Amino acid sequence: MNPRLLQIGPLSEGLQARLAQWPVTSLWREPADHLSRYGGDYDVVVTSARHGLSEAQLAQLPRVRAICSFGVGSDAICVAAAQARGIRVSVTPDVLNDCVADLALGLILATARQLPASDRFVREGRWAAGAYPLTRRVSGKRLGIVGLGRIGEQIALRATGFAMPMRYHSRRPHPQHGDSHEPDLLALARWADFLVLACPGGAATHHLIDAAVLDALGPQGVLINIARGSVVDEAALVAALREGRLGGAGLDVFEHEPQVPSELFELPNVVLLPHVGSGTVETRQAMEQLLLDNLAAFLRDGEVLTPP
Ligand code: 8YV
Repeated sequence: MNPRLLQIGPLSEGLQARLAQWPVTSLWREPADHLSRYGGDYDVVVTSARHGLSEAQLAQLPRVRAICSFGVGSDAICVAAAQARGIRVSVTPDVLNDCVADLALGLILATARQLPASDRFVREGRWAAGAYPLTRRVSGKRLGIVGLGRIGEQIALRATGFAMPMRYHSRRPHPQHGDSHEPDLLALARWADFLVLACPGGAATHHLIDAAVLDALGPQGVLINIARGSVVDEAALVAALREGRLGGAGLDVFEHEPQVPSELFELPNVVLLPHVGSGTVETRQAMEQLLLDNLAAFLRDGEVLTPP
């Protein structure tokens, strides 16, 4: 099979070079009516967690049999509609667990100890005028995890190194974690010192973290988001931080990326990152390889290796 590939949005140069072994059309370079005119020409869609694929786009792709995505999140992809048509969907799980979990711990430390703000304090020459204000301890503090999937498990593992008691909120208990399951999200937020979001994005978790949860986490609590911006009511988060009702936030994802609420910029107890959870050389190479492995498996066997 010599498939015609439709690439939804830009990917790394390395991955695009390896995809070029097949005929690939870059949708973002085509006129707006391209799919309505030529959508029937394509066999496989290549996309990413960021670029996704909408139901409207899929409806214009009658011949597509596989969607191969770069990234583990599938909330921007119309997975149910695709699978209802027997279309195979692949994502790139597991290979990014370590780097995303590492970043979650990095955000916990950076936010509690105000590392970016204290770095700026030194660079701006303000140390001569006095010591940096005291910040908050991490070791031994209580860790709440929302979503104990493959990434959440790695976050929990890393937290044992900081002697952090852990409880989690997820759709169902995980027997290997004994009685650490908290079915009540508000109760978890009241208990936790750090509440780390590691759940999928999408309709089921949209604004799961609302003003009530943020108030339960409280003025000594810290929210860490390495999941999806959509999981948090961002306006409520900004209000809670600016009014001192939340102790801090470490954010790698936002509701309307790359827009980030500028009201957060001057807050020393807030750390803002540009969605870099999987953004290491090693992990992105592994993700690229896994996408290509999925594509090759589909072309060989008609099945993908790592569905969502
Ligand atoms: C993506 C991510 O890889 O994997 C995900 O779901 O959010 C990131 O790691 C990145 O956004 C590229 O789409």
